[in-house]
Amino acid sequence: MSDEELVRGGTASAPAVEFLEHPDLAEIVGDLSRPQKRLPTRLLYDERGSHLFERICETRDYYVTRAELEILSRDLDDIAGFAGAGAGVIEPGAGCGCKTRELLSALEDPRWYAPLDIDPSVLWRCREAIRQALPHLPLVPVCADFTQPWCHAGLPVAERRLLFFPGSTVGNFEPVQAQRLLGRFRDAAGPGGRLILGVDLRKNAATLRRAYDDGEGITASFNLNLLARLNREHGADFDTAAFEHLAVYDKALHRIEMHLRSRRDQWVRIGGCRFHFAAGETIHTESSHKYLPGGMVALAAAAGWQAQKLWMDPQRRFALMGFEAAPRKQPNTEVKEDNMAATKKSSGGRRYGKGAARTVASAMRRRKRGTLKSGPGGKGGTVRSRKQAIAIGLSEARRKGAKVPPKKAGGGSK
Ligand code: AVI
Repeated sequence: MSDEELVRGGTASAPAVEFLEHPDLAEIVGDLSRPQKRLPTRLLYDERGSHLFERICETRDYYVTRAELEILSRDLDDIAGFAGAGAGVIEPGAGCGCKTRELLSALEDPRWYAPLDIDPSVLWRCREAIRQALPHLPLVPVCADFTQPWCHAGLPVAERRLLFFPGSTVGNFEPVQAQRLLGRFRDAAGPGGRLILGVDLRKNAATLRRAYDDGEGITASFNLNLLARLNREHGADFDTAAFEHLAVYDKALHRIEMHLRSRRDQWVRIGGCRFHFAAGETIHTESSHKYLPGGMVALAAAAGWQAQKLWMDPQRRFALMGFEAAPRKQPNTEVKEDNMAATKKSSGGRRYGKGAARTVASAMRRRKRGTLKSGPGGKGGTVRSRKQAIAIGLSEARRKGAKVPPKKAGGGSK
């Protein structure tokens, strides 16, 4: 058997193309083929995985849920006030919706509740629980992967939409992906929309390692269940006893990672492929990024959300943050439009030639960067005022022979 056949298992009994038939399987095979093997985090949440995750939330070592519930019960009125009256509530990755029940009961005249979850069993339980607690609230459960852009399509209208994303699930995405996801939430929320976001804050590595490798071993079972799931659903032959759970804190990336470490040298077959595991080699299954509040404010701002509120537990382990949808801007035209507006405003609405507008825009950019200097030949101090930057831009334009109205009598630059 050639090396290629050995790795891909391309024999008559296990055709190498088998994995193409299921999109998850194609992704799994791709992920296991990387130098650092990994598996899709979302696959942790089948019925058993969701159940184990609920048990993690009850362990002594996993502080996240308790800290968040503390905030929710202490600041509930303020949080509900921020959400506003008449909201349609969307909860991506709702799980059993336990935290949301309290929030929904505190909201003024909520219009509907749309829990989104990838696991139909947990979505069903969520629906039943909300129905019992709030029998008059219209429910719109959506069984979907909430990272997909289409998952909010078809949700009913409301005076305003509220995205509720607690539990620090945002931390399970790489920062770039998290920004993209929050951008999608911004699209789903629409103008005037609000977001209440759970964010786990940075803290010492020992606390984090304990939280992600709890003394009762529930997190270990949760992680190992992923291999059992691949055996059940994709005919893999992982020997789950030959792997162990590992929680590693990456200081540089401010994230705790879950891995599954091979206890011995072994081969595993899945999707018509065979994968070699050296003893000690790991599969990366999840990252949980920890933020400073300011870092999340900046990340959300880049996704179109303006920070409005910050609620923290007394020990400052966890934050709930309130955001409002920022008015839409054309991407990458911010500086230019600003400067054009400034040019028009300073001239009382009079239009300059394109050349002059360009020179003023360039002066405004240099002002923002702190590289625009006043005085003859730019030998003066750094220019801070917009008015002075516009005047400098106009005089540069004049020097270049662009179409600029004459200076007003006595109108020097300030
Ligand atoms: C769902 N998510 C926010 C949890 C977390 O803390 O990153 C998942 C988890 N993994 C291990 N423990 C909890």
